[in-house]
Amino acid sequence: MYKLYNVKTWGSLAIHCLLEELEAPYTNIWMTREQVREPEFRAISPIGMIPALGLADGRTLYESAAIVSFLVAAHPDKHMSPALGSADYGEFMTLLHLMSTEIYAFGNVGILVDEFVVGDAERQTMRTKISQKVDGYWKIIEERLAGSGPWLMGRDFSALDLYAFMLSIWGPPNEQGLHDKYPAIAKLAAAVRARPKLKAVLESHGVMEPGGYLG
Ligand SMILES: N[C@@H](CCC(=O)N[C@@H](CS)C(=O)NCC(=O)O)C(=O)O
Repeated sequence: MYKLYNVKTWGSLAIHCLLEELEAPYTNIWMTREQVREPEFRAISPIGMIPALGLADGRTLYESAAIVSFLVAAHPDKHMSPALGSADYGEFMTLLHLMSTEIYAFGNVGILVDEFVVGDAERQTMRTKISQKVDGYWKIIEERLAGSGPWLMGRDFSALDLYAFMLSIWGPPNEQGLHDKYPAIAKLAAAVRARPKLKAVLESHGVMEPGGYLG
């Protein structure tokens, strides 16, 4: 039985959806942002971040891409990734890491901008430059979906689509703005929302409609 440390609309949304698609047994632990920031949570996730996934033997995994990689490999019969070691799997991992190390990480710098800059002018410049950088990565996702969708792995739905959906609800500039600019991403988000297995989870995060991100 897994334990999911979960905050509504945060990165744990992707793992929450993936656990449902995998039909894996898990206990869901809703947390507030304040609880995540308590020193006690560092005993669970040393980086003090969501998502974290407790394993049956008491260990805890953190880093969203690592959790996705672990879960798809631990439940290969559910086909939420291409076969491990295949060229398709290499492409799957490339896109997963593009999203986690570039889109997610730069997005975080945008949110925590005051840790990196001093003053309004620097803040504004940093925000603009990060938006431009992240937009360039979303363009890669958009072009892939438009050229060989409907899913990121073509005709095969996979954990990548859940990960992209999770990131897309944050924007930039926000979910609707991203959809207006990138129609294939908007279509992906609608297709994820239409999956029957995800209805309860998406409702529990309040993201059945665009605009549900709580910040
Ligand atoms: N590299 C980490 C980033 C995770 C992350 O940034 N999580 C955010 C929420 S989406 C968080 O927990 N932030 C802590 C805070 O705001 O106190 C991963 O991919 O899991």
